[in-house]
Amino acid sequence: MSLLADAPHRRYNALTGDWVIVSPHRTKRPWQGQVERLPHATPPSYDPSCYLCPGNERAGGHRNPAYQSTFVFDNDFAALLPTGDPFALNIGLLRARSERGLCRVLCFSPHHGLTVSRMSDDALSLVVAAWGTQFRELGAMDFVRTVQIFENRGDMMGASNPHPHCQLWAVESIPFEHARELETQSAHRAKRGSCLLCDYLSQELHEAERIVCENDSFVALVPFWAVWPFETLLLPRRHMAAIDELTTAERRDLANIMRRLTTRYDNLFESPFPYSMGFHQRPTDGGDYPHVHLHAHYYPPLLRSATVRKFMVGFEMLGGPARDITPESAAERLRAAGEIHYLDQTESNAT
Ligand code: H2U
Ligand code: ZN
Repeated sequence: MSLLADAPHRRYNALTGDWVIVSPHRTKRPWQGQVERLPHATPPSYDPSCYLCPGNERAGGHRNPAYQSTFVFDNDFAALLPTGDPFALNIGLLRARSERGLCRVLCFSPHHGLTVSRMSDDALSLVVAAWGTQFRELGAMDFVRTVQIFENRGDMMGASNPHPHCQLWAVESIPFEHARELETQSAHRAKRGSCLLCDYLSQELHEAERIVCENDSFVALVPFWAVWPFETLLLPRRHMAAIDELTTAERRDLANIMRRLTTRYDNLFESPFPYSMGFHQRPTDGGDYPHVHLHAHYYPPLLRSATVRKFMVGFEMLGGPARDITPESAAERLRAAGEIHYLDQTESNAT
């Protein structure tokens, strides 16, 4: 595939139906634009002013319990509400629909200064188990069709607080990004009789060029169609539609691969690596979704260093996405980044 390493081209995203322009020859251009501020030093393990730390007060006077592992609560500033009468407005081309929802926040750990990359597999397994419980509980609510679990990490991605946490939005509709992926997965199954992501994973494992790391149950890879410079896709080897289907061993393997992948991210520029990540899984509207394959997307904004991010502007806003470094070279750099966290490296194993 040397053509893809040198010549400008576009690639098809089999999961969304989009195309992305790839310009491998363009990475040599100089950079004189914005330089992002470096993140703060590692935060303390307890911050008396943090609204997520155990025992502290949140907005509206709620007090967090002295939790020991994970802690979930209803978002005090929820974007959507579970109550309200349904309505629909159609005024010519202007259409609107009511949207109910329930938003929660899940703290991963009582330790304020930790990140996924610095948590133990045991502790992260509890986070994965909580995701399964939350998916089931929120999905069982009669109006909820989609449960979106996502983590914003780092100031650059708009995280409001360094305390390790994620958000859960249970919503009445099937959001656009989900809908497109449901459609491609359904069409693939109708045409080929197999699962799109099972087929994709076996092709990637065969080619091995874009694999970052793997364990018994999961594979992390830079997708052929990645848009963000170091975007990755996390796939279970076994076909399953949702996170509550994981066995105990698979929950631990998910914890393990998330820790290892985020360690590689942190090691890349020897700084806490910002990203938005989240899971795509089956809708919870009671329908049959044999074509849906659980997966997580990681979308990190960084391009060249801890301070130079990729901007989705110009052609990308008005035309479509584009990237410079190839997904293959991004995978190679993530493989080379290693799995001993840079903060744990002593001089002898840092070389
Ligand atoms: P983010 O860091 O991804 O923004 O998530 C933190 C969430 O915590 C955010 O959605 C909520 C915010 O609404 N929050 C509370 O629910 N209570 C608070 O006291 C402060 C922040
Ligand atoms: Zn905290």
